[in-house]
Amino acid sequence: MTEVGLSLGCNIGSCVSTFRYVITSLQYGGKLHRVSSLYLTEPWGTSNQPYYYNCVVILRTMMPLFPFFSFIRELERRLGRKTKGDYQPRTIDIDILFFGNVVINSKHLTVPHARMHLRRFVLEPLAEVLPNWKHPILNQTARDLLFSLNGSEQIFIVSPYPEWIYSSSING
Ligand code: PH2
Ligand code: MG
Ligand code: MG
Repeated sequence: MTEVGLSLGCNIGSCVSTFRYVITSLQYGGKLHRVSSLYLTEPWGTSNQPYYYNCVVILRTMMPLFPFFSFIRELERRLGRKTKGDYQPRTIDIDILFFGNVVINSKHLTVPHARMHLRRFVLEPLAEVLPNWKHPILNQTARDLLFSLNGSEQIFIVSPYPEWIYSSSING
């Protein structure tokens, strides 16, 4: 059983419905362990596009890394992800933050995610659900990485977990 950390991002369309659909579908690939609150975040690495909805999901899976990666890609494709550019607006982005303690740097996949330790929109929700998770290369916990960030991107909790999953009045 491998513990997998995923970051979900969306800034086009009905992001909350999209996230709910993703979280439901992820259960075909493993067992849900944690879901973070729902965050609204300033675009990182680019401006001139809408703020993002972001959250973090922790899953426990029996799948090997690459089949799991294909499963995620397929889920993105089904949700109508078309944009390819890294910093373009998107209907859904599902990034593998970590996969157990696997360290891999291949053409299409780098794990742990190469920029996760620089991003408040990743570290804030990750530190919420797994504050003591330890980065297998940097050897620092999610909480430590969050505290040592120096950027000042805006980030707000829109709705705490589990409210945003179940409440029909949250429609981001
Ligand atoms: N994703 C990116 C680039 N910038 N900024 C925020 N706030 N949230 C994201 O999910 C995000 C981003 C590339 O995947
Ligand atoms: Mg991404
Ligand atoms: Mg991605």
